[in-house]
Amino acid sequence: MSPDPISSRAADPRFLGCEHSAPEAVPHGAVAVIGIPAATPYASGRAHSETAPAAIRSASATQANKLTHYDFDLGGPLLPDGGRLFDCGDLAFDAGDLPGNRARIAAAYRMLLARGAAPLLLGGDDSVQIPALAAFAERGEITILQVDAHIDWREEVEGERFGLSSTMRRASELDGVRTIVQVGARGTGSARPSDVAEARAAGAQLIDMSILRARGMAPAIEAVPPGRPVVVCFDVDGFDPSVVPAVLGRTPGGLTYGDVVTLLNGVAGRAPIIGFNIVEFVPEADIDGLGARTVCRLAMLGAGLLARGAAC
Ligand SMILES: [Mn+2]
Repeated sequence: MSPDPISSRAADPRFLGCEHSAPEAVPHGAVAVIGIPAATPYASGRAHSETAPAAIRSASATQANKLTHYDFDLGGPLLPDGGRLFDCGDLAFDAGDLPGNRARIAAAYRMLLARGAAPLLLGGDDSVQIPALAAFAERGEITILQVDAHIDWREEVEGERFGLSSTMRRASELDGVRTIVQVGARGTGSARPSDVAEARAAGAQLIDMSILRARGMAPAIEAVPPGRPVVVCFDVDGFDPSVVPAVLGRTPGGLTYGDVVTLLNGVAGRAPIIGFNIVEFVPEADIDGLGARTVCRLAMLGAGLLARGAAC
């Protein structure tokens, strides 16, 4: 019996000008770009990153003819020999059916992972990750590397348990999630002292900005267990707002792009990266396309590291 097709809408332009593929047709070992504009916005909020997948793809257009060029952030071409990249387009979002959005995301991820693809998620607000992480955790043990200004450990907000402030708590409840390394927290967000205490009690390793400022990226890299597959959960507010101003709340004191290159290459040297999620980019809050260029570079790094992880 063949599985039901995942309804996704082809994107134009496609990420880095690559070929389109339906999720149910992505070849084994390929990097599969999937746009997910929203999942579970709060009643008082909106789908604030809905335009982000298209904005990242547009920003990638200037890089499309450089796919075979040497990328100094990756130490080689974006795709290693034999590496393949496809764009699966965007999943639909229905503001009137939040459980349906989550079910659609989980189904798309189950499909991609069953086919042996390495998904590059272009979000979307942070809530889109919750069903995607569940699909990873069903298949085996993973480490989560979260980069974010916030720890996202709220039990609920406005009665909603699957919103953007609860992603890491929901992830911690999944059997397959063995380690959560959380990098870049700073300032104030939704976390109360009890959330921080409960995150630590649950075993989350909180490598906040004060640790990184004192010791560089090494503590974050060394917190990732060698060998076990890693899913990167990257909220772009982890970047300093001078690098990516295009976020809901600009919190000073974040990571530089160079910090992120060091961190991700260091992690990729310890364990294969099998999933890469980029969330919380808000193009309407950008300044002169600065954030879009940096987030596009992050997506390129993600694609390159996924292609290398798939080859492990
Ligand atoms: Mn955040």
